[in-house]
Amino acid sequence: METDCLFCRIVAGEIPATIVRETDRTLAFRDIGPKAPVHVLVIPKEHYADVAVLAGADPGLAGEVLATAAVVAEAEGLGADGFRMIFNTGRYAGQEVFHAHAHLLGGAPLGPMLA
Ligand code: DGP
Repeated sequence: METDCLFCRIVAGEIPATIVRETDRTLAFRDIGPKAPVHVLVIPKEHYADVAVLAGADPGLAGEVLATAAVVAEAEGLGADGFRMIFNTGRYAGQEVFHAHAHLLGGAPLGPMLA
């Protein structure tokens, strides 16, 4: 755990979050500022700065993050109409929290990706 990492502190239970799914190695919780009717963040519990670092260090865990997101998408009723998964990575992508996370977005038409 990185003591100054917001998402590590959510994993540790030090900061409250609305958790929608938890596995041994992943956690899914609602984004504090939702950009769609469903906006869930899916993270590895272990700290990796971004998805590229995660995939390089533990590709199996990266897969578990994707699998958890897919299960949450189904549980949230997004399967029929679809959803978007985004990993902001680094400054140009606007990454604000440097603990790898997938944004799972859905529940309404999302428009063009770069709009
Ligand atoms: P990114 O820009 O990809 O690093 O996205 C970080 C997301 O984290 C952003 O959509 C807002 C969300 N977020 C920031 N602080 C908190 C928090 O304390 N709780 C929750 N649930 N989400 C947070």
